[in-house]
Amino acid sequence: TVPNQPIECVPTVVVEDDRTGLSVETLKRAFQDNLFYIQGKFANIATQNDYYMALAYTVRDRLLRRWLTTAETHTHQGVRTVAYLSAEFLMGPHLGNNLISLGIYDEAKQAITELGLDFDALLQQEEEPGLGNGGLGRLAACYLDSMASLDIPSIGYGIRYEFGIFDQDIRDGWQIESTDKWLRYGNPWEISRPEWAVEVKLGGHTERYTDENGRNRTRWIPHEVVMGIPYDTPILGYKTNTATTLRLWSAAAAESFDFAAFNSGDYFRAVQQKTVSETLTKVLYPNDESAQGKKLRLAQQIFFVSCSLQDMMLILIRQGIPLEQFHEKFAVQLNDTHPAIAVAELMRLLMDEHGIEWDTAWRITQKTLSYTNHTLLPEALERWGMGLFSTLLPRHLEIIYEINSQFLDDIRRKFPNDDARLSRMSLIDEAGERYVRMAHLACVGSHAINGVAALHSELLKQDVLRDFYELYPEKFSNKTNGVTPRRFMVLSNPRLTNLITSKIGDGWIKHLDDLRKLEAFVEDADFRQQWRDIKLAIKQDLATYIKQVNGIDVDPTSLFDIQAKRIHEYKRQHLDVLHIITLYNRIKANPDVHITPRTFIFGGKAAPGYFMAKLIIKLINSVGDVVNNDPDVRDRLKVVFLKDYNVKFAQRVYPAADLSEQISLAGKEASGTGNMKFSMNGSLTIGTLDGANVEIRDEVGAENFFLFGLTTPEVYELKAKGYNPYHYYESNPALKAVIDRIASGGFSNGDTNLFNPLVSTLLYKDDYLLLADYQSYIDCQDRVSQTYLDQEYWTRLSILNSARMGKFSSDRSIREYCEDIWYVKPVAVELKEYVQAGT
Ligand code: H53
Repeated sequence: TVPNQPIECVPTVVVEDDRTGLSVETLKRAFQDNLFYIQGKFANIATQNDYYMALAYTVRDRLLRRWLTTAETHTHQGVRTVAYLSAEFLMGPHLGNNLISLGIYDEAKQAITELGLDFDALLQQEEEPGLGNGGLGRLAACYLDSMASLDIPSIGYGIRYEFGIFDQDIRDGWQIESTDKWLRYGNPWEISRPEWAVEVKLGGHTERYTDENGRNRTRWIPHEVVMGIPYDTPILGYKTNTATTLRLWSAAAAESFDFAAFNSGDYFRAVQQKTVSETLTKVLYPNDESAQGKKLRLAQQIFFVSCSLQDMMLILIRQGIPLEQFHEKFAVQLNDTHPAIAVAELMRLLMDEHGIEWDTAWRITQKTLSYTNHTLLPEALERWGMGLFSTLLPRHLEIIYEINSQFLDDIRRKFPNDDARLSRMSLIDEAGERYVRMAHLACVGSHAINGVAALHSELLKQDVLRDFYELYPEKFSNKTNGVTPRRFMVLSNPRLTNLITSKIGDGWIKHLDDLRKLEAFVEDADFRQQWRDIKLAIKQDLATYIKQVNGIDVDPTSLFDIQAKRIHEYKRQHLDVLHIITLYNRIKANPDVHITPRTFIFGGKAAPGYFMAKLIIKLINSVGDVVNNDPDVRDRLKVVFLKDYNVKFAQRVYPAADLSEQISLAGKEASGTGNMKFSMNGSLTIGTLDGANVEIRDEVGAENFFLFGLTTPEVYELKAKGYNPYHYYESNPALKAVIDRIASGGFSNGDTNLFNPLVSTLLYKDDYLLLADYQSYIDCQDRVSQTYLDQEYWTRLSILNSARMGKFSSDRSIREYCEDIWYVKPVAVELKEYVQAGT
């Protein structure tokens, strides 16, 4: 028999047993069984990780029937499936989420507690799969949760990086990176499927030949072939039987040994090829919002895209479905341009590997693919140098040239005599060194193009993709981002969840618009008191953590003002710092001045090669060192940088905020999703009219949102007329005093060089207009401080913020994608009845 051929055997007999039962007693037995038989330990030598693994396997067993039945149901019904292609999936820990989806969180907690173990410690033990940088990867994870919860046939395809986003430590105020060894102690959630491995070609050259039917065809003779091994993780929907799949590809050598080298005695060289192949999926590139043009990165992209498209084809072929129906069976979403090579790869597979003619292949490709743009930042738009591209992907380049030639003909017909337009829109950037423009490729090869917030989608049409909008207006739409309330409310904020549910039932968890029912309780003083008590208790927990990790005492009744996200100049963490120093200056000028006590909390990683971002981290810590220890401050201000901000930690941070900082320069943040997570958990927002802030403010009401700063048109106008930051510095004494304190070494023991790169960038360049927005920000922060003094009023605003966040559930986003772009409908999964043993 062939090892990868399925063999039909006797029908499965299923019993309600220690692998399926959901009662506390059964969970306990299963846990002990797994500790012994899977971890191979007696309790007296078991580690915390052994206990975590035993519990994880206990939970995984309970997912498997749903998982396999879902796959079987979708296959039998022959439904259209969403394939979400993303180079990043920032899933966060699986254990707690799966317990919630299964509806056995409390039972599991009781079982573990009765066995004398610390349940929360076991949850904390899970090493999260940090297979993403920030918003883009986390959005993909929220979308998988919503697709499963809404019973949408779907699969996430990505890369199984051996090392995910680096771990961040802070030493002497600086960020220090170390490798994230997330697989070190094993990953109980994945199942490898080596029998479904596929091969990916790289490099080499192409040849023409005539096939047996006399047709001219192209053959690609690669320089190298790499194997892609799929690893599958179940994604269980919330309280439904649907469990979809996250399929991540790991690279391996096509041949474990180079036998020629082996036979000639060069054992080392024989094994070398294996190492080279495996480097392909070794590590995640740690840049958010910047493209570097590195060969390995392009190799990662073609690798996972080719594996995924081949996998979809094999799924059809196994069922005897002709590939001409590919687009009827799969809707493939490109999460940014990272998977945009799919346009050329799908064409290549259909034509070169499966003999389909160009026109048919092109129709299939366009009907299959759709593209989400996530950024307006020029440095994040991917382009690949021609040298690199032609060396690695010679066949794809030929296909792209042909697509481009037909595309440019099309433009010539529609816009005659417009050469400037042709060169702007070409898939190849010909100004100077030649590049392949991935966003253009994605636009041409897709039937739908969307932005991720209303403002962002408008700006795409007016600016970055304007020519494409003029050519294909019908392709464009907006799909405002959303986040899953299962992870970011139910799991991360059980206290608030219980309070909400006690008032309005638990329907809101699947229908987030139901949170509106909370508005009825805004005038209920008891309810407000409970709401406040919960927030205080959560802040107390975070204060304890801060004391343990940072050694800083913070007052849980002070205003918790939090900015947690990747560190980037456009996000303007340093504007927040300018505010802190402004308050500090007021205290230094008059120690008795009235100040609303605040704890400023920051979290986030900087790309390791991004010097300015790393200097901002150093500045935050340096300001903290001074402010936290100055007796004049009398503990009214505290500044804390929380190291190693990741999903697990974010879940603790969102619920603890009073104020969420969403202060990017207008027109720069495509959407933001942290803004939504904070607000759902009852924090108020101080923000600019950027990204989804605009819509959040529309939903919660202008009177419940602290707005400041220039609008996008004002930003354009100011830049057009010539922006001079120095003018703001000179003419605003408070601002001048802040900058001078940094420049004169006030936070660097008198060293005037340390922060000079930051100071001079602000004074003479200031691309992100911090100085222009400074006064508006400070005035707004003063209103925040004033408002916080009236706790009853603040609590009303806090409740209204949560109550009006229904729109920002990722369930709403996914419904819109399904209706407007994917044309995919929910499919109910019925679990087969259990058959008792022996019947
Ligand atoms: O994607 C988020 C947005 C956010 C945007 C982010 C993003 C990345 O994390 C990485 C690359 C990129 O082009 C965009 O910055 O505004 O909320 C999800 O759409």
